[in-house]
Amino acid sequence: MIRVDSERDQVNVAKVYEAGQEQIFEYWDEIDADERRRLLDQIASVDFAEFTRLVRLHLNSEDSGPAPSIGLADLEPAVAIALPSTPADEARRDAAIAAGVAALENGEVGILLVAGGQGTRLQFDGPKGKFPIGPVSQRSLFQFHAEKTLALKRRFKRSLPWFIMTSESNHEETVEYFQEHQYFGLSASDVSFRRQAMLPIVDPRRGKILLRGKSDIALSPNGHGGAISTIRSFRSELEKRGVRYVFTYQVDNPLVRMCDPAFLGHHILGDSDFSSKATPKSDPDEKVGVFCRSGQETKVVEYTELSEKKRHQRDVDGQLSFRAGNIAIHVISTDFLFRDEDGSSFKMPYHVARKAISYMKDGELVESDEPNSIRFESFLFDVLHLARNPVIMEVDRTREFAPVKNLDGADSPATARALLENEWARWLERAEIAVPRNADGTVTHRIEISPLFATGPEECAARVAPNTVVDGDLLLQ
Ligand code: UD2
Repeated sequence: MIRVDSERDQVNVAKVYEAGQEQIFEYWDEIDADERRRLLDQIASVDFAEFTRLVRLHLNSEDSGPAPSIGLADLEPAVAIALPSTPADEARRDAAIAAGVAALENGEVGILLVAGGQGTRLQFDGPKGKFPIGPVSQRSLFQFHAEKTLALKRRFKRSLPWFIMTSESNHEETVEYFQEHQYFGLSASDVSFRRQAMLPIVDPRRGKILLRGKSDIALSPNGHGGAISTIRSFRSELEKRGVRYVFTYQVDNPLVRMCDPAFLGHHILGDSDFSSKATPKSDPDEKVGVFCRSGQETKVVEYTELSEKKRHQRDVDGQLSFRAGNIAIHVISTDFLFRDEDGSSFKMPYHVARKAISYMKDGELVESDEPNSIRFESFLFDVLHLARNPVIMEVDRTREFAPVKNLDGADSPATARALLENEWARWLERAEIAVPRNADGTVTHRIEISPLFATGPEECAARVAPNTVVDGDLLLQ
């Protein structure tokens, strides 16, 4: 066993040997004191008991899918609140909006931004939230989110606590970015950052932890399911502020309707623990998880897990039966989050992801384009089956979901900007401002509306000058 001085380090090193992971000390004799310290600190951050359990559970299985508890045989489509189409629907929606507005006015709402992921597919160096997405101003994703939060604060005259889940790899840069920009006008005391937990990345054959460098364990964030323990860790602040509902969303969706009162209201009036927005899948093979029911439980079933027959099954009106696609926008009740003291009921299942990484072998960094490692990730929606009365609310995908996932092609900055511009163009058109469009419906000129100018068509109509002419780039802020 390698020799270390402090008792704390000795205990941690012993855990590494106990877990059969002593290969991480392969270069111990070659690294200097600082590098040793770094390695020991990384080791201290790993929950080896949990990690060893995961390796044992998953390693000999090709299954990268659902938690063992999920039965797929008796699946039915989950029932979602449809987009309003009758006066009764409209009345229900108005009641929901009133309940949501009341919760915002009473300061009962907090916001959790899930921003711990690594954004590898976008090939962007740095926290994904810094990605410039504004079509005219190059505003970042973070700035859009911050300005939406500030707009809500101004509208409801309540401070709105904003919790940002980061991870080890992007925490410092994220915090610095907000500091440099004076929190985009928010009070620093309303914005809190917390790192999610990390887990080691292992080789798929032997389950041994890989090294990215001689003193650097390959670690990855433990999935967006880490959001549950992250938000639980803010318990005293949530209680102090009287927050009862946490609106949760992902960093890569600039079209999110922050704290949408209708959604909050449906959650509240439905006496729900955990609610979700869903967009109807139009294509059976769209790669998105779908809300389903199995017995009394609601769950998200990944597209890879849904049978061919169920993916193509249609209702009498021709719509896909299993269509409620998950866009990762939720409201979670704090009563649900804290229903047990130690959070033991939220022990989340882990899923296995296979990815390509560069790792140390025989003193050299080995590169690979093929998946050569496995990592463990928990998913936020895996708590859904524990929730009472989960509400699922259908929304128009083109108006609320513009994911920035890939560098180009589908779900890229280009598609997200087109969706944003289309939404802003609708607002302007509602205010009777002509917006020139191309034959395919896209706008001819770049358009951008800051959330501080307007967060919806009514605010836009109230503020935009009636003689506005869109004959070049338009930035309203
Ligand atoms: C997820 C959902 C998908 C759909 C989509 C919406 C899964 C398996 N799929 O797809 O059904 O809802 O999102 O955008 O969840 N993140 C963390 N920590 C982590 C991992 C991710 O904070 O350890 C964040 C990440 O910063 C991003 C979000 O979670 O904001 C989504 O991560 P992703 O892009 O890896 O999710 P994706 O596209 O697989």
